[in-house]
Amino acid sequence: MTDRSTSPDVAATPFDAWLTSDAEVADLLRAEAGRQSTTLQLIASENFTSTAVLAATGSVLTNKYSEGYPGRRYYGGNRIIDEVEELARERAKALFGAEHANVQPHAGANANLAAYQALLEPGDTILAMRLDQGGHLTHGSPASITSKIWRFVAYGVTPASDDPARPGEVIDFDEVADVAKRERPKLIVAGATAYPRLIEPEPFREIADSVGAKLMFDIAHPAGLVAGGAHPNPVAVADVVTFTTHKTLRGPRGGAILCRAELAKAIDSAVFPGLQGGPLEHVIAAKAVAFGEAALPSFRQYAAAVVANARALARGLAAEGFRLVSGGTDNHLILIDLRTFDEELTGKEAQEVLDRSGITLNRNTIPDDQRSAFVTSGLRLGTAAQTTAGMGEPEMAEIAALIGLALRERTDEGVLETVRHSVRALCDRFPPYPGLSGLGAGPVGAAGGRGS
Ligand code: DSN
Repeated sequence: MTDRSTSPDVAATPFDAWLTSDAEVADLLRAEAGRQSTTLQLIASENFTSTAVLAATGSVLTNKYSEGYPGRRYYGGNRIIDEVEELARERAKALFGAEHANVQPHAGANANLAAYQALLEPGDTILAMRLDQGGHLTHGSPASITSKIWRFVAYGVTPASDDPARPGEVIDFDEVADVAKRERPKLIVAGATAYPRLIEPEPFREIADSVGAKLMFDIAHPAGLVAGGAHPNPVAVADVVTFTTHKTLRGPRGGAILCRAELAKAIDSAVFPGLQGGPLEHVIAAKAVAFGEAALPSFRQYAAAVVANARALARGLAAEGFRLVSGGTDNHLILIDLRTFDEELTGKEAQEVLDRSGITLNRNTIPDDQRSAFVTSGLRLGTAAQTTAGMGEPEMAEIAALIGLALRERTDEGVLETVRHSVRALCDRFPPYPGLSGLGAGPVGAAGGRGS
């Protein structure tokens, strides 16, 4: 049974009253809304969408079958759906300056699978970042279907360094070039899920060109930073760009693909009918909303605030004695190496202690981790969600101090309870959905917030 004792009276959707027909589900949704608004959401791949995104996701568009693409559907009744999907495609193209957009992938993994399918034959070689160095499951992990269809070779990061002028644990472009020359991949994949630094697309392009490979850039994590002008846009440099819409981009859960016009047909066929059936048009409508929001000037402020907050959080964590992978961050995420803080403390235990303290984040492997992916020696944190809720640099300093205190005194339940109270007080000042809260609405606090 879910513990709802700490759940405030928070609505879970803009249509909350309509949930009364199913009290069990309604209770669970409200309990989750309560959890999200009373604890800190620091998972680097999560965010708080706008209520407009929530409303579109919960709309009647979920009723419609629309296999195919605008103007070429396999079902009737798609006149309005065509307009919805066309709007999403046009907004995605305008936002990123792309010639073509496919907004149907149900997730980032599907977007990557479709891109591989469009560009490659089974058995072809792909050069991508290893999962334990910061890559993604679909970048060739043995556990992923991708490694059963294509042959992956990998690059990683440079060794850790104590020299602040030349921080290690950054993408090893010498290795990228060497492996590319030796293995002659058909495709090079740039992009990561646990890499705290900015990734320039040009060095990847040069290496890809030197071996006649195509270049795919997976911007699942920094898509919102790219849209908001805080990170370089790889669209003009890469052959294909894949991304998710729910991380820094702050839209509904889902994926999307951008490419040049000459690849449009191959990409579209790879998504449908190659990989998926009917598109989720309610989610596509919500993607359109998110693309529209990300095109607003306030989103540029948001993207800059996410990075500024991550840097402030990194400074605070370093002051607490944590070693940060690569020495800091250029984006929305931070990777902590716990070993120097406390050799005995695993990522798994730290995640559980912080969960009990109201601080939600995930354990993560660090480069060359000696522990398994289930246990790990690291923690990954991100600032996208709490920046949306309006938190700024002073709150990041407070969060870093709370994390340090909870992990140092992790066997003292009294201290963890104190941390939990401080977290609750902090969250009460920055409700993610003030308009939906029964505890009293208020404007989103800082310039970095959603502002709506
Ligand atoms: N699971 C996502 C993340 O947390 O980064 C990547 O797919």
